[in-house]
Amino acid sequence: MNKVLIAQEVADALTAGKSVVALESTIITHGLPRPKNLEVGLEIEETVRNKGAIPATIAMLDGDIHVGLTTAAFEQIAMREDSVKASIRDLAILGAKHAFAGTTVAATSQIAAQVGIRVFATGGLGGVHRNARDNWDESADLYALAKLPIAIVCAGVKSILDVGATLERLETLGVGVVGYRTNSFPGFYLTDSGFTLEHRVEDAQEIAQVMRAQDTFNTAGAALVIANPLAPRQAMNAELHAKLLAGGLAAAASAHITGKEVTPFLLEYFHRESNGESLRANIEIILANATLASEIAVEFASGR
Ligand code: PSU
Ligand code: MN
Repeated sequence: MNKVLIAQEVADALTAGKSVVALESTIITHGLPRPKNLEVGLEIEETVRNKGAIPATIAMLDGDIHVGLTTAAFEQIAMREDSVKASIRDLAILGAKHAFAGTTVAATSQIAAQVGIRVFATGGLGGVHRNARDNWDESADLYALAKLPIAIVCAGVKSILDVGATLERLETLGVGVVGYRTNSFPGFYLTDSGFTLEHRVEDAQEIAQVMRAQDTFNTAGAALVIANPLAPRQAMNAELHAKLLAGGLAAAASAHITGKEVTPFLLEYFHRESNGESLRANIEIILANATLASEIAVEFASGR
């Protein structure tokens, strides 16, 4: 029998109504290179703890879903060559195969919602791919966010995507989007994607208030996206970014990369070709998002 195993400290925090922050693990298995991934994964958890919340990294080990990982479990998921990428549809199939897997934003949101975790920190959401008109490549993250009560902090959507189309889909799907201290939708590695947001929020307290209003108005059937941009001095150089993007998309096309391999391929291309510049930005993004998510979780828990 497959299980969903909740770490004791996470279970205790949930029972006591304390703040918990869900964290995804595809960024560890497929977003960051080994062994940096392990170091960063543990640093993300420490960031959450330092802000007074309990981290719950979610992953699959030997077919069981773990909500909150021991250091040994973290090491396995980060270092095993056979760790796969699991979206929602993969969970049961991989469970039956006793697989080891990192969970995407979609799969992590699904599990977090199931166990009662409301706040989630990630790097960048999946969304509509640039050539989606031809290949229909649209991340399952969008559909998950359309039906799950999750407040997710991100630096926008990955800059490899069609940002405008993704924002349109989020609107259609009823997913709220707010900019954290900005009206410019962030561009993941870039501070500004060039797309404007209608709504901005100023602090964690205001975001917690939005979440409570979602509950009151019964609109928390869909997620709330909190877009938290990198500070301009932390962002990637825009010209370098444009060059890598063009090169990465061309490389993916000529290597016939499709489906769930597209995102890991492009992220890896960026990290390699930028000599670690995109990796640095990626790490700063996730740590900043973990910090803000923790502040939100603490505010939300305090007001109940
Ligand atoms: N953002 C990152 N690194 C990642 C991802 C997002 O900075 O590794 C992962 C997330 O887990 C996201 C997934 O859910 O990529 C989307 O994959 P796809 O485009 O195949 O749906
Ligand atoms: Mn896809």
